[in-house]
Amino acid sequence: METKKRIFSGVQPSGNITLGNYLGAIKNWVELQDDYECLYAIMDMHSITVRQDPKELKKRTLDLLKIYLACGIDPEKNLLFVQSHVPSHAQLAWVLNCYTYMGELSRMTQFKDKSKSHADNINAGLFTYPVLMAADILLYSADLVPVGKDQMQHIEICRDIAGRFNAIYGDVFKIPEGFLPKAGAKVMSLQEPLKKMSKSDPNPKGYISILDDSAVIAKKIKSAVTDSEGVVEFREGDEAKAGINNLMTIYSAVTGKTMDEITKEYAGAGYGVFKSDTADAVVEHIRPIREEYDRLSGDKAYLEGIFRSGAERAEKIASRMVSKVYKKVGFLPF
Ligand code: ATP
Ligand code: LTN
Repeated sequence: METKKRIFSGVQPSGNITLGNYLGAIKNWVELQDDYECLYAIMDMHSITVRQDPKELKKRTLDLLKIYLACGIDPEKNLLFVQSHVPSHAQLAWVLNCYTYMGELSRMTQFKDKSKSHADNINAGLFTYPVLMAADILLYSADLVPVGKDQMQHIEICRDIAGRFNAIYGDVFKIPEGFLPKAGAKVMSLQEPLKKMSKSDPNPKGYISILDDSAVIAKKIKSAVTDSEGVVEFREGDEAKAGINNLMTIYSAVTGKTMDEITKEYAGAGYGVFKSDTADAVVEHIRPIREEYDRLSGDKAYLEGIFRSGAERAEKIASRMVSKVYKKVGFLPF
């Protein structure tokens, strides 16, 4: 029997999961789950690189598990777990820290952006964030890592670290590939369409949370910033069209229509109709997720069963890799 290739990915429980997180990552995970052996984790250790309220963090971690399930990730087929429940992640991250250069970490766009937005807390964890992410991926010898475009630089550094380690110690790590969705790899803010849609945006009008109710979603899309040209046409790289490009990307991702089809459909129609149809399409796409999320809300024992067994199974795979790495670097076995 042919063994399936492996996938690893995760999202941080650092805020309301946005349409960007969904279209850039989680929707793809759902589509890949039949063809790959998948591990999808909740990256709580990454989330504390920015200050979190402990009560909120605990609640959001469980909420994110519910979101994974509500989006259609099958806990029978996939291994779902919480990063901090599997000690191997921190163990491998320490070793990899010693094979990663300050210079390469200081080139990371996310570090530079977050150092600006959290200038009062530029901690060492924020700096070495990509090393922990490399450990997440390399522990499981993942072939593929489905993420949004903003994370591709972190996949590149992961490949570099793995290649460097392998060059010294032999074939220890599998070199992973990043994997982007066809539409929605970078969803932009609805209010500032030159910035990515982010769950930590202080202005909630900029993002759509996948748990926003229908009226709120429609309102946010209808008040999205566009331009005064009134032509529904996708023009890659044209900053003046960034707002409409973004809405077309969203519409395409939730309906499966191509940009050409959308342009034809709305020729001469103006933005009002297009925005209203986009709002309807997003609402209809998200409705079943919201319903399933509400249904799962009371079922604590079920959720606990999933993350407990997920952590046990993940640690079994991951601890083998940690042992192998410890041996390679020369730690005394016990
Ligand atoms: P934060 O704002 O707290 O840094 P985030 O919204 O960027 O968080 P992450 O948890 O860092 O979310 O990302 C989870 C996944 O969602 C990653 O694969 C990331 O690439 C993807 N993602 C995040 N924002 C977008 C976006 N605007 N468009 C497409 N994909 C996105
Ligand atoms: N850094 C990622 C979350 C993340 C991740 C990972 C994604 C942490 N570890 C491993 C894929 C694989 C982000 O989305 N900000």
